[in-house]
Amino acid sequence: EDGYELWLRYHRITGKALLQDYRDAISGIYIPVSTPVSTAAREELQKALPALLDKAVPLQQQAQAGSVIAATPAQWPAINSLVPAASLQQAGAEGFCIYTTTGADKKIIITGNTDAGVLYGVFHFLRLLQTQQPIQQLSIVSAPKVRYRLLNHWDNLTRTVERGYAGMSIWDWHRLPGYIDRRYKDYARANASIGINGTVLNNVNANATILSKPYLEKVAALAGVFRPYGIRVYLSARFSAPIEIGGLKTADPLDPQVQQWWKEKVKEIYHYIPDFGGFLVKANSEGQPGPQNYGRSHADGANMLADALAPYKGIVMWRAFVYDSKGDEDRFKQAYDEFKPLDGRFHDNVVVQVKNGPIDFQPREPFHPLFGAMPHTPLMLELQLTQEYLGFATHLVYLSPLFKEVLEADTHAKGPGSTVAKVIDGSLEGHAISGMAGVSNIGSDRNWTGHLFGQANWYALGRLAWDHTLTSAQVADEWLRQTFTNDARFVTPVQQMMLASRETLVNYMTPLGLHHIMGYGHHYGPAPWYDKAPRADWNPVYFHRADSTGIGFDRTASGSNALAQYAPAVRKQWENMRTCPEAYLLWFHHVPWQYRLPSGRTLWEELCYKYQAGVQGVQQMADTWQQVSPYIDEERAEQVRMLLAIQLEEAAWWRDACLAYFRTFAKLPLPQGVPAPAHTLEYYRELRFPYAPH
Ligand code: BDP
Repeated sequence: EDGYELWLRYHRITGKALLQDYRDAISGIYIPVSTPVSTAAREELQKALPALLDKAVPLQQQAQAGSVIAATPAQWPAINSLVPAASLQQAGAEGFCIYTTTGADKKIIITGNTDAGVLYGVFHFLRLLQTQQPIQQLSIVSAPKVRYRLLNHWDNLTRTVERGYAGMSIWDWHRLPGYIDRRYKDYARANASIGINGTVLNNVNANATILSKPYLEKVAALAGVFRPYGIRVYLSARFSAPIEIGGLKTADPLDPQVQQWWKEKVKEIYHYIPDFGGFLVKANSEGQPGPQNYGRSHADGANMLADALAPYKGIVMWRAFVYDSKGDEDRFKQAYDEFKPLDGRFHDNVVVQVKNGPIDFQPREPFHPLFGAMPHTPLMLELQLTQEYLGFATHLVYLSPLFKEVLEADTHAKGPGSTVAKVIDGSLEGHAISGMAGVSNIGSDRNWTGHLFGQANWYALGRLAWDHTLTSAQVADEWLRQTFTNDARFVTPVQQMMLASRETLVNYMTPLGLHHIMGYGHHYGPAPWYDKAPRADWNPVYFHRADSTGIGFDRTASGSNALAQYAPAVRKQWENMRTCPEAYLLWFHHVPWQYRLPSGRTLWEELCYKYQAGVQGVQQMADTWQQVSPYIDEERAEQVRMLLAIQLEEAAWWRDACLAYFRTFAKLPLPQGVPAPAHTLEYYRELRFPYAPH
């Protein structure tokens, strides 16, 4: 039990009655064809069912009572009379239907319009068994709400992973294409089981070498492993590749030679990978090359690549995470300022990929103002699974509540109810392209994600991309049952613990709307005092602006006026200190230390209490874990216990360092119940972490 199996643990069903029910209901597996994808489905059923039921579950030559049938209607036409046509229609291209037939020779039918749909149905069916759901009268129809459900790996060709905390990259570039690590297939299984249908293999800070012939052969080998699992491969493209590997003098997107180079490159890619998905591009941001180097716009750059990909139905995911050009402007505003004017100028196969918030994957951000502001352009949501700003792979933090907070945020773009979810699933403006991506937290660690609970964030990304209406509680419940046990004595308290964990982390790191106050460069630990970075907006002091009068970034009309980028209804609520949600207060306001909050406490007191509540929250997590540990295996219990102990120390470090520092401005005493920092401010300031992973 080292976590390698992820949530695909197929252990004997506990509970005699239920096991008997399942055994009675399932006699064998019937899969009428053998396509690559249906073979993957068959293999999964053959692996899972005998293990879950602890009995032989043979492959059958024809359907009979108790068969689990996995096929499209075209592959087994009897489905047409057993599953309503309307359900199949609803399932669309990737969805599935799971039906139990009635009558004496009951069968379980898992179907969809495509092999991929059937495969997703198979995984869903197994999930039902793993989570001990009744299967007597199944009538399930499910279709994904967004079309591109991706992981973005920030993996380098050297196998280091940018902001990766779970070991080296799982892509063993050196030994590819000849050596196919077993992990690739297990990775594909895990992704398919949660509906992820694409993976960007390399870092957005891209190396052009990935586009060279030897690497394309390696990429093709991976694509070959992933294809039977409905997963397409994408690559991060370096904008200056025509210069670096093409020998051209320029990468100007309007230069015909450059355009031709990309056309030929794309043709070559499709020669190796006929179902290649497309490019992800970080351009003109943090030193990356881009069209602006040649006086061209993001649209010019994206469209040039899009035109090269269009004949093959590939897409360009052009990132809106940009903050290069105007160094003195509030960084919050730059993406909007650069992209909003380009709305409507992108070609049909371009989607702009927008981070959840305007700065950078902080523990809490208001939703990005571009959501709802570019009605003529499909926007996809980029979330970060790897915990760059959330305690690396050391802290237990379940991110579904963060994801849901963004998805449910109301942009008011077309009146109330214009949620970010509706923007990114395409329904608000009727876009054909829709997507959600998570920056991967996967590495070569035995348990994939470094922290066992990091697996839950990978899981949540997939499940929410499939269906953003699922609740965080549902997703946690499913994941816990599959990953650990169905024992309610474990599941209930741990689910509560997971649901509270994100707010706990916000409390001990960046309460009340503080943001970007972590260590410079590596981003490890607190450093609100840091002011030596070469760019103003890489410094924590730029973001919290603490002084003798108060703390927070005034982004109202009297400050940077970033709030003007939101729809009037949002702006109105947030520009007023009284109506601005406490969670975003210091994002938008410079608030006096003695300002009284609805709780009756002053801002200073509340800040102190929040930090303290954060530390107490971690203590509670550790206590809960102690109590529930007897219900699971020792190996994983111990791993998590040790990490929670580190998390507790680090939470106290965040509290103490931040309060010791902010106290120098507030000049107020710590309220009752908040302990004095363990060390002097100097002590915290002098801590150095030369080898912190980044
Ligand atoms: C920031 C990371 C940096 C990434 C960048 C990005 O610190 O390593 O390259 O985002 O998303 O969060 O491009």
